[in-house]
Amino acid sequence: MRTVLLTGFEPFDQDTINPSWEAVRLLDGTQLGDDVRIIARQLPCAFANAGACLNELLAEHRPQMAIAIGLAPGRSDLSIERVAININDARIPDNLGHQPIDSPVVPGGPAAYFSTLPIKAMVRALRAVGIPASVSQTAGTFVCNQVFYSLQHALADSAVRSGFIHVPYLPEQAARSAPGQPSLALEILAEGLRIAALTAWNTQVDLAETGGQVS
Ligand code: PCA
Repeated sequence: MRTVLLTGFEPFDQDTINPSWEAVRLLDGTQLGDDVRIIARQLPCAFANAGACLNELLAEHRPQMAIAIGLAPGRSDLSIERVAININDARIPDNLGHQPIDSPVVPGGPAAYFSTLPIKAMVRALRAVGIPASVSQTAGTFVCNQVFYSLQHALADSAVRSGFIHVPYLPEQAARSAPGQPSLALEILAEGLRIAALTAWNTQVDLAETGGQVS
């Protein structure tokens, strides 16, 4: 049995839930295909230990594919991230109270890593089943980007493909603490992440269609 590792984050910035974890936990243990199974695990939202925790999960489960998922407050769709950058610049403190400014994720590492997932095919597959999705050109400079960069760095010399997806708030979060912000229901997030992972698993060569932005 082969393994696809999905990670979600613990809540951060005063929130009590994180939709990334709520969605991936629903997929834990489910089959993605005949001989491939999803393992879903939670990562801490802290610069000091998220990368180490991720590396432990990679060593323990030895997945054939890995996708990290996080919440992006204010985004309206499943954002399939294109690129991770080698910088930490925190606008808010993480869950351990740390707020690094302009430190590298990996000292001496490359400026950036691209996702090795077929991001255009994933967007197309999601839109085809009525789930809003787009290519995102930035995963930010907080813990999500740090985990995304760490993931791509850890797997850079392997055949294991990996990437990152940001998800919006859940409706109850928008209703209670972020009025006016976009949101998607939990079932849509979970089904969207399942379809994104399945499409990535089944697609070796990405589509050549635009996912770009003018600015
Ligand atoms: N979102 C934050 C960190 C954890 C999460 O779910 C981010 O986008 O960096």
